[in-house]
Amino acid sequence: MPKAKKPKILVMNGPNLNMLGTREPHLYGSDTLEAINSQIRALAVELGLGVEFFQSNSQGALVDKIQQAHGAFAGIVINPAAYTHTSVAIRDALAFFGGPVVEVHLSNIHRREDFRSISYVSGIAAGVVAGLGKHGYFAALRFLAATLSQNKA
Ligand code: CA2
Repeated sequence: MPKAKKPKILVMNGPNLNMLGTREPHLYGSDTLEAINSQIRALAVELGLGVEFFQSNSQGALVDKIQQAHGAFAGIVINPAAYTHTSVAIRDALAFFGGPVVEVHLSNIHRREDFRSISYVSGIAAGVVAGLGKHGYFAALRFLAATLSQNKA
């Protein structure tokens, strides 16, 4: 029997998250983005998922990548960082994607400044994880693995 193709997940991170591990560990933890991504990659292998990573400080580059994800990825995990609170463009691109989207925040955006409680992305997301640090990405991946395998049956 031919091997079933692994569902591919796109893990996206927005502006300044390339700086993880260098400052503000009390908010965002002390792991670098590379270290978190390699833990996500190991979990993806365990869950039978393919995974690709994309980080950009530019809104346009994030929108371009989301557009390209249509039909190429089964699901998206995204920490839009500061664009969470400002970007209709990222929300619209994610809505067009069509597959399940999980919004992740390292910090609990609801116990910080008021403006961080507003998310333009949450309204089109299957779910939102905030405040669990890097474990939020792992939870999002586990959720997508469960959801996508259910849809296949
Ligand atoms: O908690 C999160 O994951 C955020 O998405 C992080 C964003 C923030 O604007 C959101 O409100 C919540 C900021 C990411 C900044 O990352 C840095 C990492 C290291 C050093 C400086 C910034």
